[in-house]
Amino acid sequence: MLNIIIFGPPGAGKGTQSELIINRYNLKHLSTGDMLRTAIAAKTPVGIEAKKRIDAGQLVPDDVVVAIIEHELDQNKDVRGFIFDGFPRTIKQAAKLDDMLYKRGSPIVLMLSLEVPDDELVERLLNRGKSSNRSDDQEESVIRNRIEVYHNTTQPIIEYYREQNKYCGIDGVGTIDQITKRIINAVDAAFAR
Ligand code: B4P
Repeated sequence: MLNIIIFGPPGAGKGTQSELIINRYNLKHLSTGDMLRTAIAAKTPVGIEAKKRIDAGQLVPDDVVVAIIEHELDQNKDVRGFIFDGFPRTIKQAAKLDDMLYKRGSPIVLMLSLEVPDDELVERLLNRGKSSNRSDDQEESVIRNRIEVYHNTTQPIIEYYREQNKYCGIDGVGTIDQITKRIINAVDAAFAR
């Protein structure tokens, strides 16, 4: 299986780029952010709990997102591979993902990390907030909090995958098309090894 993580701070372009590469590699896109927003819209117990955290720019508890991902792995046994978008976001989630994938005999092959300076992230998310109704993109203080959570809690995952020789940094600044090309080059090079 071709299991890839697309990683990066809020607004780095994880969702944007995932949508552009899933068809090329025939992968199933799993975005925990999208799944949580679906749960919020449906007002499920998970959604009601997640909304409070997301609105404050905080992470949703590990057990909640791990359960969502495990369910998706079980529901999609015949796919060629997954692109994990926005998951894992903590070391605990990364270790859980490794456990779940090793049990299924299909570990992560590559972790693509989109790298974008903080000020550009703030600008992109405030822009998205004007056209989308995403509650977490409306206020600069909430956006800055999400970026701080990323630096403190999520960024250390880079070392976790670097130690496994799976980390691949991608310059996330440029046009969407330029960044897609960088990603395709990295994925093709990894699969040619
Ligand atoms: P996510 O849905 O993952 O959202 P994100 O980090 O804001 O977005 P992403 O990087 O995908 O940005 P996008 O491509 O859209 O998470 C939302 C929240 O859910 C989290 O804060 C957290 O609370 C919770 N959550 C999700 N997963 C979790 C987990 N595993 N554990 C705990 N909590 C979890 O791009 C952003 C904007 O930039 C768009 O408007 C786009 O058009 C623009 N853009 C993209 N590429 C560009 C480029 N090259 N140049 C200019 N603009 C660009």
